[in-house]
Amino acid sequence: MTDWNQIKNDFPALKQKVNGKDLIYLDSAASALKAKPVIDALHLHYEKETANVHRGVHYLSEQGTRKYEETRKTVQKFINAKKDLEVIFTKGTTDSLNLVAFSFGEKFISAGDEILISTMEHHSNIVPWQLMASRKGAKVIEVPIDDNGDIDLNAYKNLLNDKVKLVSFCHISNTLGTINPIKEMIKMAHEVGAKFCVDAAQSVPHMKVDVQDLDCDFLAFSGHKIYGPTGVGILYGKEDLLNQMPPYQGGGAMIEKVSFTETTFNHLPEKFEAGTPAIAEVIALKDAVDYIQSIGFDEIEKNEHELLTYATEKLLTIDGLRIIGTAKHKTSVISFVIKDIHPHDLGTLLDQQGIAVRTGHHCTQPLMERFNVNATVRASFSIYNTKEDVDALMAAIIKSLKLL
Ligand code: 7TS
Repeated sequence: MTDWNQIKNDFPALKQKVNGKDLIYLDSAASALKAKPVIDALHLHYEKETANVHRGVHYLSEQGTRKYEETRKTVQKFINAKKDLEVIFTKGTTDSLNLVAFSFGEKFISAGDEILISTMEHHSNIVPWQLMASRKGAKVIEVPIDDNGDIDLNAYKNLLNDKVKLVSFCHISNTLGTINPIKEMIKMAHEVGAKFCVDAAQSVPHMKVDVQDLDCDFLAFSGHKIYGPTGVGILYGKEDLLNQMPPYQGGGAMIEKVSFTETTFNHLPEKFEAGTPAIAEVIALKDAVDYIQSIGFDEIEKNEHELLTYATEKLLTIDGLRIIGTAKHKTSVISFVIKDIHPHDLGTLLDQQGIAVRTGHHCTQPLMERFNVNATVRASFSIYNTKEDVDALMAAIIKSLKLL
């Protein structure tokens, strides 16, 4: 049994006061706090172990390269990729999705082709496809969702046809918390010959993600949402597909030989890792993955589910509160509005009481339009949150409502 109060001790940020109050951090869907082993690994690298990777023969460079590649192997096991070369280090989910949009687009998309995405996508899983579609004369088509925030699977089925070359969906919506049935959706896409890209930015922190079980073609996530560093993310891709795709960026590490008559490219994974990478951050990402695995997803899911149920029940007792996102399968994210109170006003008052929530459109403007709101307040719960945090949120909302 995990002692969840004890977990708080692993996050130094929680030991501070904000606006004179103990910090209660309910914004992990935007960026999770950093676990102590991650901070220590970053510190060690910058203090003693700085060197570039894949190029030196000296001690520090070789040590750095070894550690950098150890993270790749750790991530490979974490997501159950067949080979470590299918794990590409990027800057984050956005960068990973842009890589696929550019590189897959260059090779496999032609005029008239279709790309399916849903209403609930983060802008990072909309705009790269729009850019690619306008370059290629292809079409981005929206798969609708219902009033609870579930994908309309019938509409999805009807939209799938042999012109669809790629489907890109979030595994979990950052605004609604909906957990999409992506395994089933991937199977359906493959039946018409389309490839499937999973935006796993919000699922990897909360549940076991197994790329072979899902049979996805690509999967993207960020280090900073799994208690790890910013500036590093992962793109998983099936080896055969990545091998067929052209490089995304040119520069050091991704080349085999450069001349003015012909330049040739490195093999996977370096082909997609141009330039000096975020070395310290990649190395410390291993500590983040090890940390999560030391708790285990069975425990994480159980705790977060309890928090979600508890918080949902409590919040619904507030007069005029409307939860946006009421899917049956949800993770611990609650977006809400209260009557005509502006979410920013409520967010500011909560902040004054030491409670960090996100307010705004959460980079999901089409979704805001679908639910006919401009913005919501979003509380996202994580491994370091407890029922006492929910109680504090409730008390702070009630106090704020009296002021508004
Ligand atoms: N996809 C989803 C589903 C996300 O939630 C986010 C970030 C991204 C992509 C982009 O990730 P990045 O690491 O490249 O920025 N989501 C949020 C959020 O909900 N609030 O701030 C960032």
